[in-house]
Parts: sequence; structure tokens; C-alpha cells
Amino acid sequence: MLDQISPRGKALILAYDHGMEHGPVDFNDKNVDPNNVLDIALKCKYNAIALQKGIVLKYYKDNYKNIPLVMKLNGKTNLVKGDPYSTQICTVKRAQKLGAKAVGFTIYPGSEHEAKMFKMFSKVEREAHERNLGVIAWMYPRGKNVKDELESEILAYSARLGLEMGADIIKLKYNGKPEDLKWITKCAGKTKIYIAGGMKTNEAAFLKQVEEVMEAGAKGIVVGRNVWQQKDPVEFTKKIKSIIF
Ligand code: FBP
Repeated sequence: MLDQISPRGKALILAYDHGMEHGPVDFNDKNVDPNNVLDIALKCKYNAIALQKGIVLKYYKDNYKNIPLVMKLNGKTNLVKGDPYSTQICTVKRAQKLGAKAVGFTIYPGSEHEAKMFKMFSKVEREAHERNLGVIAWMYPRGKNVKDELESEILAYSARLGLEMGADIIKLKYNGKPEDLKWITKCAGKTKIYIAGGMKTNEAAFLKQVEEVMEAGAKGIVVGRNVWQQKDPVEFTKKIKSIIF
């Protein structure tokens, strides 16, 4: 099921769903244009790009179908405060029709709305697997019950949860501790851990992180800002790829 986005068992995925999650605050004159980011994915042969449906309909669909698509099925803005709840805005059937090879779904373990996200995810997981699509769970522990979302035990719990819920890949944040990540990847069992990029940091620090997490057992990176906020995203991608592959 994952062959289409991780042909060599590992993957580098470009994330560009920030316009919904954060608003245009992450963008500049260049990368605010979806074509600019899709061009990076195409040129650098990313294993996949993660998009919300609007960008798929207006940009991806016409000129970029060679890039494998991970369709994000739920989302939220950061305007609503309190325990996070990400609701479904696209179906699995539609995602496949629009060319998705996998679907992405955010769960906030620990949120008071966790049960509703579990319910939606369960349906998504079943439908996606019936259609031979991969399932990527963005597992971001968050809410008033979660004191520290980067705490090792919480990350390990989220990883295990992804396995128990039937995800093929869990997208998780890294807390900067390779020893913790070794245990976290064990907890995820046959489900693979891909690490999220995070806010833009300096080049060397990011590359060191990529090296560290791959050594600790992660099987991929899903990166957004640290690539398309670079001056030269293409050159930077080459460096990331040389570490991963
Ligand atoms: P980055 O590499 O830019 O951190 O992107 C990863 C990602 O998971 C995006 O897919 C998503 O929009 C964003 O981070 C969510 O970040 P957060 O909820 O932590 O603000």
C-alpha cells in the first residue's frame, strides 16, 4: 500500500497544508503561490506532497499529477483556542478520484475532542485500506490534558496509538532526543514513524536532525517550512535526500 509513496521503504514528503493550519503567516511573495511549491516537489522528485483539497482542485489536478499525492482529509485553523478539534472536510472516495495515493488525517491525542477524531479516523482508515490507499496519521498530542507535547512518554503513547488505530505511517514531532525516538519507533511496531519538520531553523541544525532521526529508526521526513522557506529549496532538498537515501 505504501509502495507508491515510499518505493525504497523510506520517503521524503513535502507538506503544504499550512495555509489552513496557520494562515498565510508562513508564506512570502513566492511560496504563497502553490505553483511555486508544487514546482519544487516536481523538480526534486519528492516521494509525495501533502495538500488540502482546494489546492488539489485548483493547482495539482491540472499540471502536477506526476507527484504522488497525500490528500489531507481534515483540518482546522488556529483561530479557535482551547482543546483542538480537526474535522473532516474531504472523503476518501473524493481523494482517490482526485489522484491520492494516500490520505492524511490529524488526531490530537489528549484533546477533549479525541473521541470524535477517533471515530472519523476509523472510517477513513477502513475506506482507505479498502481502496488500497495508504493512511498517514498526523499524531499531535495536544490540549489541556497534555502538559508537554514533546514529552517522551506522550510521544511514545501517540506512536503506539497510531499502530493500534491502523495507520501505516505516523507523523510525529521530534523532541531532539535520539534515545527517546528509538523507543518511540519500537512502540509503533510495524507502523512507520515519519518526523515533521517544524518551524524553520538553520540549515545545519535541520540536516543534523534529519541524520539523527533516520539513525534512530524513523523511516521518513514530512517537511514544509524548512524547505519552501529556504532561499534555495532545490539545493537544500538535495542535501536532505542524500541523508535519507
Ligand atoms: P512543517 O514541516 O512546516 O512543520 O510542516 C509539518 C506540519 O505538520 C504541517 O503538515 C502542518 O500544517 C503543520 O506542521 C502543523 O503544525 P502545528 O500544528 O504544530 O502548528
